[in-house]
Amino acid sequence: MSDLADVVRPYGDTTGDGRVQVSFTLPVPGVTPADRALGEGAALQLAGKMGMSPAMVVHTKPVGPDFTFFIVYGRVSHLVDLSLVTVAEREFELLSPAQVNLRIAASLGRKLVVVGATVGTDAHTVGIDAILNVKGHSGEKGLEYKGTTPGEVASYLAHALAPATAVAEARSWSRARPGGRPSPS
Ligand code: B12
Repeated sequence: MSDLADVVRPYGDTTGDGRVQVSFTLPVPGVTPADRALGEGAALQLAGKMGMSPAMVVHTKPVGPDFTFFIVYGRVSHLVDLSLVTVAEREFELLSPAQVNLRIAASLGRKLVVVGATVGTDAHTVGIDAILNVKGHSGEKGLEYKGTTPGEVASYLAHALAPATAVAEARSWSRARPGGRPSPS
């Protein structure tokens, strides 16, 4: 049984009033007054289905000719039970770059070559590049920062070709880069 102190609801203007603000874009035009009225009606319908009542559209902005961005403010009746919250714990130790380098040096005795690719019809290489490249993403440096030697990022790699291409790529990078010991071929 959860204690009453465990039950909270959002704070908007006054404690526990349940007020929240959400923003979203709908694929509806919002340039003319008629379009805008229809779009705001659609936004309120969505807010109602999300459990917001009463709700009001506080911001409407066309995004190009066919889309409209909305901010909706309103009250949700839902309660949050803190005793039922589950927190996902990291299942592995987060290593610093120095610790990663030590482990690589201890187990491999050379730099680790990491190659990345998207397979099949997937073209989303930016995420892979963010993992490999020193510049990283959102303030997190990529693997290159950790003393590894990332290879090229490829896209549209056929699934069957992926392992062979990865091995060939890793070998060529090992040879080309100082600190990367050539692998036996
Ligand atoms: C940029 C982008 C594109 C670019 C990709 C350019 C490129 N060279 O990468 C282009 C325009 C080509 C594109 C096309 C398409 N896209 Co797109 N795209 C995006 C977008 C806007 C950003 C992705 C991105 O680069 N983020 C920045 C990077 C740094 O973050 P990230 O990708 O999330 O990667 C991080 C993590 O996810 C993780 N990670 C990523 N990969 C891996 C792999 C491993 C092994 C690990 C451990 C971790 C990991 O680490 C990364 C670093 O932190 C997303 C929407 C979004 N906001 O996420 C849609 C999105 C991924 N695309 C989507 C879709 C549907 C498409 C298209 C099918 C659209 C269409 N109808 O044509 C096409 C498919 C093209 C194709 N053949 O693959 C959908 C995917 C929906 C889904 N879940 O299936 C998204 C989510 C947009 C959406 N909401 O609909 N897209």
